[in-house]
Amino acid sequence: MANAIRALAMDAVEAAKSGHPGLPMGAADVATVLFGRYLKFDPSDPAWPDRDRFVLSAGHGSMLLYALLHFLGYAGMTIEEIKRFRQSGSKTPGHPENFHTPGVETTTGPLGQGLANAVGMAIAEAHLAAEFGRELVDHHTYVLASDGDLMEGISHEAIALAGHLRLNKLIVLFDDNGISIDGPLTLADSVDQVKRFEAAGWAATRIDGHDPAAIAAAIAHAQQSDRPNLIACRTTIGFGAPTKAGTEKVHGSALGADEIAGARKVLNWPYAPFEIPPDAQKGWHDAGRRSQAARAAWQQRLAALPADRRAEFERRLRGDLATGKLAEAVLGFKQKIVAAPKEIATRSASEQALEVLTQAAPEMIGGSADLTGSNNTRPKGMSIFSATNPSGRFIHYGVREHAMASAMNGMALHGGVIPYSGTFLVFSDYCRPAIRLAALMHQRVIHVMTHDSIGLGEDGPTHQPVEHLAALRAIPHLLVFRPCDTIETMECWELALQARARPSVLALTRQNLPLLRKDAEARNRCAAGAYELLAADDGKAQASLFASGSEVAIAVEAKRILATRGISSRVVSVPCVELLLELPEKERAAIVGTAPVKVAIEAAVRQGWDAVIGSDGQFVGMTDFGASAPYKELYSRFGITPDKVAEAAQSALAKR
Ligand SMILES: Cc1ncc(C[n+]2csc(CCOP(=O)(O)OP(=O)(O)O)c2C)c(N)n1
Repeated sequence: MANAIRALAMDAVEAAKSGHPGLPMGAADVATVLFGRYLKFDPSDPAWPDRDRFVLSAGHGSMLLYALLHFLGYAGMTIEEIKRFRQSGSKTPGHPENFHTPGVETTTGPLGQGLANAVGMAIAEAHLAAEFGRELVDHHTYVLASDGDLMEGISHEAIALAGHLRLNKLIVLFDDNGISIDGPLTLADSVDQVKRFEAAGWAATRIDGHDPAAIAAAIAHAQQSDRPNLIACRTTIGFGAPTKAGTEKVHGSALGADEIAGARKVLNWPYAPFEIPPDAQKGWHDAGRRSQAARAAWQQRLAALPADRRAEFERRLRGDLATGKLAEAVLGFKQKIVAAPKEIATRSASEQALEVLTQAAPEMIGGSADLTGSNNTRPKGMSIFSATNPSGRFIHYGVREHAMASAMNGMALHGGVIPYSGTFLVFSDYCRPAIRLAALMHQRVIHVMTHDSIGLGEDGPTHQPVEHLAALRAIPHLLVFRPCDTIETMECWELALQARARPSVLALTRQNLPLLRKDAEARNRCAAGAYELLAADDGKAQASLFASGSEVAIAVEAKRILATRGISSRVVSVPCVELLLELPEKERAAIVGTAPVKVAIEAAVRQGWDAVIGSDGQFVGMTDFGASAPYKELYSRFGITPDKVAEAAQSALAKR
């Protein structure tokens, strides 16, 4: 059965003339024992909620996964798809894509991400088990990780978090082959991974990764552990390749006809390319049916639940919001805010919004990367998720932004929870690789990112985001919200929760802002991405002032100044540029308007705003890094003031 994986991997890579045969050939024994004897899954229902999760963190070894899915009988993973490895439209892309190929749990390729995703999956499992009981939620998360996965910095954050949280149903199989692309690992690394994992609170062991009995014993032992487990499996990369095995030559290119012929001899595999002998087929076929009884028993347990309990479990796993409850909560909140207007920071507004949202949506799991008091992401009374309290809904991720964002992806992929978390906007850079993957994978993860501009003041330019809004807006599918007051903050939260298949960032202020929205209606005005907050007094605006977040109040004041000078203007709040640009052309044009002068105001770089104001539009914002000073002084020093906005509009009008 293991040789069937090896043969299929080398033949598929050969046919594609590209790909990575080394990992599948080396890890074939480990995968065969895991899938053949331990993994709980049913190919006829790839989304069965209580299946074990398998994450191929070393995504370059995709042919290992595709061979398994093919042998085990996943619908659609035919031999034709294997023959079309890496070709346009096939189910077998270069790296595994969960949104494209049934049976693939997460998208991997950027090393280290899969491992951190798996930590999130194990968190979600532990939490849901605490909520719904072990009769419904009781599965393991397995990871196959390579040297590259463990060299990446994110692995450090992820394993430290997993060890601390004692995620004992997480089992990492390390393909310990001592080879990476440049050559032997000794060129760049001398870490003792077993000791490293042990130091992080894991149980760790080292075995011969070509010895099925040793692999089986290690997995069986790990399943009983009270802590997460590392099994370092000593393997030979490209096992079976006569001259290239054990070298970097087999990592990432086709073996060539001679080497493949030699491997067929070494492996005693006399079959034609893509031909699998009946006994191997039978072994894999049986492995694919091994958990059918377990799934049937699980379905019976689900069916036996009280109707409301079952409905709640199924709702959460579908990812549906309790719509009525949520709408009611949002409207009630708006009415309360409008009845007693206050000047508060949008980070505080977000905390207030979370107080009601997390009640209406018990599937929300919050957190922060050690900035809880600054991000305001922990509503009162939300208990802490820990090894001893897995029903807690707030995660102290520690100073680990990257693993936090990646674990959130794993939580969302697992299903049943909606992860949100917090850090400073400037540290979105530390989360970016994971945010990008959330967007690629269409996952609903929500990042609260506070201290969103020079408005944070004295901490200075290291902490003041300048290019981050533009950089985040450049990520396809991602929604970047920058609300201007408490009402908009709630509306943006509502939109982020409703965006089932997109991640969101909420960029929020440290400094207080006035309440600009005085309406408390059910309609979500931020849904269009932008809307006219203040119309021109005479209906004939000479200037449109566009702004987001804290700069909307500046635009409002600029409008007043312009009016004293006889210039009519309107203010358009732009809480989400993406949603505005996604509107049908006519609707977008109606919001952008026809005023001859367009000014955008945002305490960040201009990049991206031309899509709204045109390349001839005026921009009032940042052109360089910020500085350390009280924030009001910074706004004056960098010229982001109502006067400067009025001046920009006025001089542009004069030039016409
Ligand atoms: C973040 C990231 N950096 C670089 C790469 C490119 N890359 C792919 S595999 C690999 C290392 C290969 O070594 P290893 O992880 O040991 O895999 P093996 O050679 O055993 O298949 C690298 C650098 C990547 N996929 N992701």
